[in-house]
Amino acid sequence: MKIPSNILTLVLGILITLISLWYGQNHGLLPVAASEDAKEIDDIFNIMMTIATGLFLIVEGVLVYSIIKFRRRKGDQTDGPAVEGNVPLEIFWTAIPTIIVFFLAIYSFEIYNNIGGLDPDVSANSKGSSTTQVAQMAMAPGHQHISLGIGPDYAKEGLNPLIVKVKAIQYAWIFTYPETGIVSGELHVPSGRPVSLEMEAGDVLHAFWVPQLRLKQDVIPGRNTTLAFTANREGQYPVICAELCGAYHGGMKSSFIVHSQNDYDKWVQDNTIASTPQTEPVALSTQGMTDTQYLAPYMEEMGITTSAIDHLHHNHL
Ligand SMILES: [Cu+2]
Repeated sequence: MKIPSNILTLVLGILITLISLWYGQNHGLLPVAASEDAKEIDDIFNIMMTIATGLFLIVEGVLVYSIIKFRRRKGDQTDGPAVEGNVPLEIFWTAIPTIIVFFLAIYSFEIYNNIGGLDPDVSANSKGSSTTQVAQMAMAPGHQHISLGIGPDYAKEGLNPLIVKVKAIQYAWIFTYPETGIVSGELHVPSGRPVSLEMEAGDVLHAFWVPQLRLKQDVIPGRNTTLAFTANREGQYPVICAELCGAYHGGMKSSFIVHSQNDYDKWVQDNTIASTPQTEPVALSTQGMTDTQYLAPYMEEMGITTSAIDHLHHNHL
């Protein structure tokens, strides 16, 4: 019995569609999502994966089928048939990719807009027209007030974002918390609270990237950039420099830690003591100082009293 080819095509089409739809949701290629916006990025990635899987199966399927079906048989010395072309077929396979590309372009533009990619943050003049921004830029190149960024302007939305100043240098990330005065080599945030990163580069181009946030933003010398997000999944994730910035670029890594509010408060408390600015100058002559004098600034930070140290000394002597 011979199955009619249009029924075969239909069955194959359904099969390819089902496999593509399944793989588009189950490719397992993305890391866990730790922010609210990540879902939108994942949605478009999954759609692209679905389309790509379908195209792959069709193109490779036809290729493999043809290699076997139309292979040269033993003793066959004839030329293949002269195929001149097929106008309807060519229109068909030009139109479909065109529609796909237009759809993806519009869809990705929409998502980029949704996550605040088209909202340059101009805090000096709220959101001015682009001409105002250019004028301001000309007046004050690299000034604090002009920054390019991704993410909502939480402050303008009346929310109280956790502001973290991010400084990228060869080859480290320095996170400063104006709210608490903490300076840290790791980025700690509470889950559920909007975060605004205000980023600057100390030397060359860097890029702040946390794959689990699905966000990446260039850090540019002389030009501030911002990145705003709300992390909603507790855990420890990598911060990666995603812009080749020098010989040790590969080592420019840190950690992004999303805490529960309680754990975050505890972290703040632990680190507020440790990073209290010292009253003593950083470089001081230690000549002629007793151990107790030398240790005084450290003791103060650590909450150790002079009598405790004296007690220690007397016990040792
Ligand atoms: Cu870097």
